[in-house]
Amino acid sequence: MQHTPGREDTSVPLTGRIVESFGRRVLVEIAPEERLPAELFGKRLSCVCGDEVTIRPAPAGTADAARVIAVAPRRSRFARTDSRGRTEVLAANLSLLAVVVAPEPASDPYITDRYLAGAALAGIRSILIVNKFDLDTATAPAFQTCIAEYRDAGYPVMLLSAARAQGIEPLQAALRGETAMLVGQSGVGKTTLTNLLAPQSMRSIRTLSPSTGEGRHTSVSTALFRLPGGGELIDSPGVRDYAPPMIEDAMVQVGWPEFLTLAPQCRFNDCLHLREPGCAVVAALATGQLSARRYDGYKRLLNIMRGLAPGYERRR
Ligand SMILES: Nc1nc2c(ncn2[C@@H]2O[C@H](COP(=O)(O)OP(=O)(O)OP(=O)(O)O)[C@@H](O)[C@H]2O)c(=O)[nH]1
Ligand SMILES: [Mg+2]
Ligand SMILES: [Zn+2]
Repeated sequence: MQHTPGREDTSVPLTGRIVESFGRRVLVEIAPEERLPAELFGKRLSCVCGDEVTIRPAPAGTADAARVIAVAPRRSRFARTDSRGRTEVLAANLSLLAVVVAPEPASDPYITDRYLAGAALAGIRSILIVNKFDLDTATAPAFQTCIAEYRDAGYPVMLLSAARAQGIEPLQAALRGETAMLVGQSGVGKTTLTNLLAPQSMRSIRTLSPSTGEGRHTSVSTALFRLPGGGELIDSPGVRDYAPPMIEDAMVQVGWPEFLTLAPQCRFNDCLHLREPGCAVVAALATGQLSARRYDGYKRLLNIMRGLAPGYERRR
């Protein structure tokens, strides 16, 4: 490995980018192709994939890891609410969230709704990737209807097959120059897609163990890879559920662009589109202009945010 002059002088801090994080242990890219393991210094410091950090290298000749000593201000912060209602940051400095769904394993559209809402609330654009289009089940009417609802709501939807490398070009174009993270349920093909788009990643993909039927090689870390066309792609572990950080009721609709378009026509400007008279959203539901399923997703997130849904993350 080539060393930059002065690298042995451990009093000189270096700057880098977190490219992989496993709790308090991280991998920091300090130069192209040069990645150093590091640990967070101090209990109050926290950093995640995508963070720009300052590290102090380990003293030469020791087995110690380098230490992250400072984290630069974040341009964006994508986070979740955990089962105890605390906020956990999942990635920093994202410009795009790519929610991945597939006909198999069956996707839960309510999780997709909340991912899209979480991105919007964090000021991050989002797209929906529908993977495994090669499967027969991809043409099932219920699945197709569900996908169409996102397109109608205004989200860019990309249909592709990562395994067959089909339909990839529009996604490559959408990722150019972005820092994008792939999120979604386990087994939808996030890592397969990462390996296809960022060939140097070579991550293990999930396979079903014949003995137990349980998934193996499920991704356990969040990791960033550079795309050959410019841009960065972050692969993340599959989830069972997702909810954005706690917000006020009035903010929930930020995740429903199709409601925001109609909201100025509601009688009350603080309308939550529930039982208020003169609600344009409820009127559009009655005519079928809006999806009842998406509306149900909106009410569910409102309930989670109001703490009325203790079943969040324990539904299964
Ligand atoms: N038929 C088909 N199978 C696919 C496609 N993409 C991925 N798969 C398969 O789906 C399974 C899961 O793929 P992964 O890429 O590991 O899924 P993941 O989303 O990273 O899963 P987690 O890491 O557990 O979150 C593997 O067996 C892949 O071969 C596709 O386009 N078509
Ligand atoms: Mg994976
Ligand atoms: Zn309304």
